[in-house]
Amino acid sequence: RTAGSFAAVDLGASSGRVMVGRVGPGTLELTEVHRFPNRPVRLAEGLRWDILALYAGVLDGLRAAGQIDSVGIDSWAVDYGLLDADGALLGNPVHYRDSRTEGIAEKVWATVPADELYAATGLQYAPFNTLYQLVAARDTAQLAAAERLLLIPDLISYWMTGEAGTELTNASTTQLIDPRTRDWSYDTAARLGIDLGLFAPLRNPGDPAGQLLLHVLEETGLTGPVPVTAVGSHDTASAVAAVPATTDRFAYICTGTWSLAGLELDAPVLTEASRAANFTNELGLDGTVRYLRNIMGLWLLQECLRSWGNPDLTALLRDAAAVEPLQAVVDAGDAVFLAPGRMPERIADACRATGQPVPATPAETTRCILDSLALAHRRAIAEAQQLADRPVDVVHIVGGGAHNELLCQLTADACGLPVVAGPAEAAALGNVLVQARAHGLVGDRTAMRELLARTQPLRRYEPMGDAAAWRAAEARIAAP
Ligand code: ADP
Ligand code: LRH
Repeated sequence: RTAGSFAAVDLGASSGRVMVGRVGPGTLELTEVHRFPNRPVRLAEGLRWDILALYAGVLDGLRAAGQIDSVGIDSWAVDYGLLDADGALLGNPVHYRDSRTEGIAEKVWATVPADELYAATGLQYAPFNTLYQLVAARDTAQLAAAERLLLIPDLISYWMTGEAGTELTNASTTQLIDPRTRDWSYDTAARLGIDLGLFAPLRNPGDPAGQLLLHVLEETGLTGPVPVTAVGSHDTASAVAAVPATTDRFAYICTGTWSLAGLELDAPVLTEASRAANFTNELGLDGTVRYLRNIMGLWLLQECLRSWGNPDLTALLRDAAAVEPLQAVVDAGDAVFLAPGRMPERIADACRATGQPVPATPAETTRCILDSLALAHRRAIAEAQQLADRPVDVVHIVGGGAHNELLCQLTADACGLPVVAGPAEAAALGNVLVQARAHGLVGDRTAMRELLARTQPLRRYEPMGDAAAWRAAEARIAAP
């Protein structure tokens, strides 16, 4: 066997897609066969994922994919579905932007202080980490009835194969994994009364994860057996695997709904300085650590677009490019922007509170968002290098934001480093390559990256402009 076709199911917070990757000797081609919106639904009880609509989109995609050698599934992190003793789903999975985790961290820290939690799990503080979600759910009827907890990609995989597992890269976002042992943090779970028995056994990217069930083959028109292969099921793990780096001295920014900015390391950084800077140590392929910071990302723009009635993005970005730079910036790491709704107003409020001009038009607000993201990228990449003692020469931008030329150029300018942009569908490519590797068609991570660098269209941005202007902008939003 020298070639194969692999379906990558990639569920992002803003859209789901099924892509087919064809991998042959020295070749890698990715085709989008189906894309569908991911629209969360607000109910009286809170914000929920429409998981059956997503699963229906996945089946439509597999039908459009044609005969394939394997399927891999990745999605956004931290969220999960609960199954009852019969294996039936108990309600719609709760969205990580739901308000149920407000005030939960303080409760958790009263039992396990924040510094002990960081030492044990290496995870950033984010209110939506699965650990806080499970503590928030503690006295609910749903959790009481649950026999099994499956993270979103593992849930989709379970529906397709009938086999339950917990893929490690995504498990590392629960805050229940020890990044040194790459196993559960049994002590953390015990102290917080979290039942690790809810989780299915851990599996690694590349492990076999079952075969499509008969009714799934019928639904999709595929001829069995079709195996499912575990991939880096955290979308960011798959995206980092597909950074087309040609040197070890690189930083990456995965830009989609979030910007995830940082480094690939061999070991976690668990220092107090790292905790104070809120860097996370999530797990990647082959024993690597994704040392990064979460930045609000293009969510800020997505939410503004929604409130403006979804105007044309290309025209808006063209207008934003003509707006005077760095007039007003906000802290794009600030959790005040986490919840949905009223985004232009919340951005205006933040500018006002820091004594800056308030953006008045959609173009000005968009420029404020992109300047602010570039500034947050600059800070994250500078601090990651310092905290991990790992200097870099280049920044790779992957994910949907690689399409945004203004954002890529501003990021190069702010970081004072060249930016290599692309591939935009890095998560799907990382997903495909891990399957191809499990089927013996590509070599190690370096070989995967060489293949990407050779086959994928990339664009390079050289840093330009005035470094002092970025420093001054940073000072305007620095905490007093
Ligand atoms: P997620 O996986 O979180 O759903 P994506 O990686 O698909 O996110 O990125 C989506 C974002 O990418 C959009 O919100 C948009 O800002 C940006 N994007 C996608 N296509 C383009 C484009 N052609 N021009 C500019 N920005 C784009
Ligand atoms: C990006 C992402 C990110 C997580 C967030 C919940 O899609 O997986 O890495 O922090 O969603």
